[in-house]
Amino acid sequence: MDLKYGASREKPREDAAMQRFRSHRVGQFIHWGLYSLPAGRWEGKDVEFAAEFLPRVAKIPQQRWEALAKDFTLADFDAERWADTAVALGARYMTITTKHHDGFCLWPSAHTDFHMGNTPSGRDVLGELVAAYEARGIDVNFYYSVLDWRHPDWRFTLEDDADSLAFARYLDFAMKQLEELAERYPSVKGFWFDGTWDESVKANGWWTWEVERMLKERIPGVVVNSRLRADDFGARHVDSNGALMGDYESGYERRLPEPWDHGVAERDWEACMTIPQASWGYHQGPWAQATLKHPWDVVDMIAHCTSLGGNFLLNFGPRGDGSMAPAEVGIATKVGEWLSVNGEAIYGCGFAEGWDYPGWGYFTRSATGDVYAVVTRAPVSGRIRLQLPAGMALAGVRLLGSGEHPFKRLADSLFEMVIAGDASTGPLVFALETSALARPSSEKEPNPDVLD
Ligand code: FHN
Repeated sequence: MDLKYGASREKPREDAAMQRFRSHRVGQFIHWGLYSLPAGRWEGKDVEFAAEFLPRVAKIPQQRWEALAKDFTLADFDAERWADTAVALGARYMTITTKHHDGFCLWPSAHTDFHMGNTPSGRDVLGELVAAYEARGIDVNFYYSVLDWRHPDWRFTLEDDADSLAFARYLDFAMKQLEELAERYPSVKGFWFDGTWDESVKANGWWTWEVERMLKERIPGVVVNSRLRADDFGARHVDSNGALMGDYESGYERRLPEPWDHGVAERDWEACMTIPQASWGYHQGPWAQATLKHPWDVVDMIAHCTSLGGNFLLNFGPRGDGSMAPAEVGIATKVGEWLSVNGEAIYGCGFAEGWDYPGWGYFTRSATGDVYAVVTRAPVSGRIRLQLPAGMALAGVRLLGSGEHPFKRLADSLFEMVIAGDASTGPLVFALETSALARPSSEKEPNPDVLD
């Protein structure tokens, strides 16, 4: 089918910027805005829903919501400390909400008055964050919500000409904001679009195509997620011919592909995940705080994504005063400690072609071909079986952070290891040295003990 606004390529991008993004594997997502102040509580009541949806769910009048801006004083905000959290996590990139659905902007935008520049500090926190993260070698990406609950020209659907005219003005406004972001922060490495699922956006696939084109022209190498895109017929992420739009698939939100779904590895993709069950912005209620993930669950997800060639973007919800939530910093630190020992099985690694999903964890493979066994679900038997691809044998095993590890052969390419995990240090990772199988057992001399 002939498409004007479909995918720009059939195969994954292989330029240096894309390879860099792909090799990162671990990213830090940040949701921070006015919703971080009430943090899921309004008029003394916890609203058990994602904190960033509070104005809609609690039906807060617009004026009252906007009045929160005067309390956004940044009393405890320090971009350097946030960037230190990313280092502690072992994140190689960070993606921050420049504007979420409520329309509030973290940079002093010339196209609206609803921005950080009009809060008491008047600071350009986005600029401070870009500088602090980049100083630590961490790439910065911008999240931008196309959906805008506040803008008078936003439309969910286009019912008549008046709607279409209004929405055309809205798209012009959003384009100008994106041009502004590209101009003010030219070192940004990627754009992460959200809020593009409404009929109004789907009817304007040309605009999503134009945004991608504009960003790529202004910022060479910039990486754009698939969620931005709709084609001529309103197909999203993947065009009407089945080709991925944008540079990587970004549909995995608070869920991961099945670990045996190896087809996923043919594309670049990223999954994003909350630390509590279901809030992206900081939620102070016990509902959210009781559901924080365990660091080893996070490690499991990182390994899961890596094993299928995807990146994992772990979300943080800093508090209204600008400080990071201590529980989230604690989780980040544990995950980062694990990565500092076991990162060679994650960074720059991906799908291990030919190795079946083992059940007790994941196989990953480095760019140079080294295969790792990441044991996130050690069996109570204390033994794991390693089924190697046919024709391959195990020649040596190294436990990361330790040393050589014993193993025994059960059959041709089937091996077994006894493992002793330790909850304090987390999932064990084994580097596997392989060789060609010398001679399959079917070709060996018969064993006299089993002859009758
Ligand atoms: O509604 C948003 C939500 O608040 C959050 O930003 C997530 C992050 O992926 N995206 C949307 C839901 O798809």
